[in-house]
Amino acid sequence: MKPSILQKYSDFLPLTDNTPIYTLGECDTPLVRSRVLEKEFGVGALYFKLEGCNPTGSFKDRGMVMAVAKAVEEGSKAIMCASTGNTSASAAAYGAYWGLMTCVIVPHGNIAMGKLAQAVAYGARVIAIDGNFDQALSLVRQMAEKHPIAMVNSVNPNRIEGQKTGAFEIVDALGDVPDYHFIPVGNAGNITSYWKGYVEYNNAGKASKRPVMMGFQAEGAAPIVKDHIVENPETIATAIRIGNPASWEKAIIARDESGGVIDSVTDNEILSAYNMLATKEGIFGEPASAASLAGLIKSVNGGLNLAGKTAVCIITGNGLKDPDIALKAAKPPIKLPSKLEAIEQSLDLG
Ligand code: AN7
Repeated sequence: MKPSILQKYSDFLPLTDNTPIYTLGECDTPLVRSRVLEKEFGVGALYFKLEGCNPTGSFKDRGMVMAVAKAVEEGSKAIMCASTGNTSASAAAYGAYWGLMTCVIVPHGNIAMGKLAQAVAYGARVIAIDGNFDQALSLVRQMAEKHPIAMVNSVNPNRIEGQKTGAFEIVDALGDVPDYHFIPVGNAGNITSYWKGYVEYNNAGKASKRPVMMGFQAEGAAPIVKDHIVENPETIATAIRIGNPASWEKAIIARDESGGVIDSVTDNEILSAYNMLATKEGIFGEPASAASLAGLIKSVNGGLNLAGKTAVCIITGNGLKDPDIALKAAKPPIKLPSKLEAIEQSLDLG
């Protein structure tokens, strides 16, 4: 049986004797070495951390297993979150496991179909508002203040605690920290968590140094890059369609303390990286996930030399979550009569 991450990294997590130890199979996700893109972009060693291999198909399960354990420990009967999709799928799963009333607020029309299907399937109460993620988050904050409901967005520090285990796993797998850590940035909880994890492991003597943190927002939803709130964020990568990130300050600390950058990538750059990942590496991440690779490509093209360096790109969510984009962004299937010659002809076998 797979051990619970709560047990594996118990020394680094806020556990008490009353914290339930359990698992839905999250964590211990693969760190896969690049075969093609590493050479193409001149990286010493390039790895992809496949967070889409978590039980609900995204990195959110790391923080959720911890946050829901604490909610249960504290006697909560209900949990609530705002979400661009993945947090809602994860909260719905962990809430279902514990029999909690789970309510998720999502932006109507701007959540990938797979994620909506998950939240509904796990039995959550799904509220789709006529507004964006930032408005949903504000509503959830008000609800949690007024009612005995545990908020499981990443403003809940237990989410950050669980999520930082991603950094521990990378160091455990590589034997030390990578030189560079590339990551998409939306609400900025994940970059905050990874930085916290790397710093804690370094302080505990489990890593010799800290990586340079390279965060990437979508150009139409890049408040940290622009240094102001974006009222109407827009991007094809709906997961990171966020104009006022909750962990804004902490992301800036991660950037500055690590000597890194938070930059933006265009939707075209995101889609190009998304296609490359799938067609050249056999890795199907969702569009927001590809912002990490798009960021690496932009950085290298802009002069960053990664020769002799180790870099990790976090692939935050599974491509299956957003089948609409997958079908739009790739070659459509070929429709043919059920005839051998027709197939031979179309494959142009020469
Ligand atoms: C695939 O689910 O914010 O910077 O509500 O789903 O920690 O927000 C999702 C974010 C990157 C950005 N990649 O991470 C939500 C939500 C994927 C994501 C991010 C998200 P953060």
